[in-house]
Amino acid sequence: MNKEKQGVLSLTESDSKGESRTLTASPAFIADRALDDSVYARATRDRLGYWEEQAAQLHWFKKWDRVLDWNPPWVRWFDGGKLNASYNCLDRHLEGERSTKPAVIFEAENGDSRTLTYEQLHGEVCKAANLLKSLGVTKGDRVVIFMPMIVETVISMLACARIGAVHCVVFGGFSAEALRERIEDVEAKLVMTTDDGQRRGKIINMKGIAEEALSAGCESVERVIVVRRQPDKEPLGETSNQGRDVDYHEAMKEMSTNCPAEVMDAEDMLFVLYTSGTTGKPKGVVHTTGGYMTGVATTHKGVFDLKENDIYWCTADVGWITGHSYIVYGPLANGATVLLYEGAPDYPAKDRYWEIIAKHKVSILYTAPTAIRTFKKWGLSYLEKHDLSSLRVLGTVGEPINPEVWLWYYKFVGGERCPICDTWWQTETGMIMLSPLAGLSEMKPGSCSAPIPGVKVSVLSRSGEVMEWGHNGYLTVSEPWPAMMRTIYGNDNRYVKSYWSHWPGIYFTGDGARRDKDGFFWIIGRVDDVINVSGHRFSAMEVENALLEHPAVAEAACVGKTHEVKGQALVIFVTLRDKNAPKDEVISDLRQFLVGRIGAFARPDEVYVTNDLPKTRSGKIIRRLLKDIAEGRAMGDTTTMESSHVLKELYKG
Ligand code: 7RM
Repeated sequence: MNKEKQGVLSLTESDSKGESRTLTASPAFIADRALDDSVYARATRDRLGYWEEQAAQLHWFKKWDRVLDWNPPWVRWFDGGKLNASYNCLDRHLEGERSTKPAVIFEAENGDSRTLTYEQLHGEVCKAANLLKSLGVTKGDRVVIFMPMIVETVISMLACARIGAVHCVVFGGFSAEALRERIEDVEAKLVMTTDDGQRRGKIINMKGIAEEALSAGCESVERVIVVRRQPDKEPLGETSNQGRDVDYHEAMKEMSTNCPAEVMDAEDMLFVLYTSGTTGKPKGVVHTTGGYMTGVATTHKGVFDLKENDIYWCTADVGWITGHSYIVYGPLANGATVLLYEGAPDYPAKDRYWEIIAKHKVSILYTAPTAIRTFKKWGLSYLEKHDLSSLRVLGTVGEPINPEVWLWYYKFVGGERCPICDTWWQTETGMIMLSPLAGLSEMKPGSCSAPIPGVKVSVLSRSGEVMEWGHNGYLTVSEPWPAMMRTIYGNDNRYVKSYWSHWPGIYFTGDGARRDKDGFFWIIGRVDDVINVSGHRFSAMEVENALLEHPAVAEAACVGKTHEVKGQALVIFVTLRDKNAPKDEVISDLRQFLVGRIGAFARPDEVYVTNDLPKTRSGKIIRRLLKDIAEGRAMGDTTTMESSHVLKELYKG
């Protein structure tokens, strides 16, 4: 048996279909592009010098003493340097024309929009920073932000950064339980939330979810700031906790628009963002200031070929890393105009995205394969109603994009004139790592191309040899990069074990990949027990642990199944404590239970109830076999299995 096929990591050999198709940008695009090919040579010749040049584009209160201090896996970038992320996103744009340039254009689901110039955004951020200070938040304190896609979320993040507080944004779709776990792990002093979130015309009571989380523990939390969605109408009710809750709008009236930015060390923590790993407990990924800001500003500009007049729209939620790096910090550091949309792609109708692009003349669109697959399924009539000619560059992120879907995006959204940047990266990498640079590199539909300048990745075998082209291996990063995570919050050991214990001094991404003969990279997907549903990361164990808390469940297993639109869908297998329990009822109860325990996006597509689960002789559930069942494949090797009969009697709901 091939070594690569053992254990949790199972990889299949390449088929080279479709790997030879290449496309280039139009001569007009190329002529207008800011960078040329020499950027790759420049970065290769002197990688650290290249990153120093990039860092120098930011504003530093004091220049760094040393570019890199690398003591694997511990790293310091731009050590001795002093800067502030919020200053870089705001203050330095205030001189000259950028001060009146739109920084954020907010588009609500109902079509209302609101624009804040850099000057206005600066004023709001200063006020919010003063508000945080007035409530006792100081440098190093953690603030959890549980808010939807509204301007105040961006303001809150930048306000934290301004005073050196560490923000921890929790995606608005999480349940009270998931929120509590994160508040407690990060030991937040203050929580920011809103009374309502809006989705498909419905109001989601976020304050209620926050309240539920807070009442279940969260001892560290002293104050709660509540942003009201209709500040003119509903004052913070009598029901709110008077000593603890603060009405954002009322309090902001008293605050000054002057708040000097705290001088931060390059290695001071900027934020913590939770992501799923292979165990049940989410990981608090720690990002610091100097390297992160350098990485996201450089890649946002370089990958998308950002121009001064671009209207840039990234459809990710601010609660995920894509929102942090490519809605907030990268674009604002570059003085870009960012569109922020709170709402669904099909509300009020399925042409909502195209309507927004035409309305605001969006020129760069950065979205996810799952969205593109959905649009493709809905059909062309929705696109054809709108003028998409403002689009110049397209991006995708979150999961592999199939070549057909790539070509559809290229042809029908981009009108065959827009380069597509298939950007591979992670919460942990902080910044884009592999992608074509728009218009510079050749593109192959379905491939994320190659590492960006200044980044070194390799595809390795289990024993650490570089794989030959065409052969699958493990995607690794072989040199430190500026925006890399620094540790897992409060858990250095887990950081070392998860990412640095496979090959000495080399970062393991958890993804499988191969290089083709032209040097293009093809991502196969996760090789661990991380499941990717519509670009949302789950750990199989996280879902299983949640299920085990349900009184009816004896054992549980969770796998991902290939899904036409979502990339993967959740499939769960359970055995029940009471074998005679009414299965249909239990199944619908379990679906609801997972939504309450994790969030609406964790609703499983399929639930199987069985009398037994396949296990190894040592009693470990064999997810690989369950995956075969979920995928409808013939069963794999069952020789290590204790009870092969179990798979024949599955009850599916
Ligand atoms: C940015 C983000 C990271 C995981 C990663 C991959 C998968 C992301 C691509 C991709 C193929 C891509 N952060 N992934 N981008 N796979 N092509 N362009 O998504 O931390 O939430 O997820 O997502 O498996 O390891 S994340």
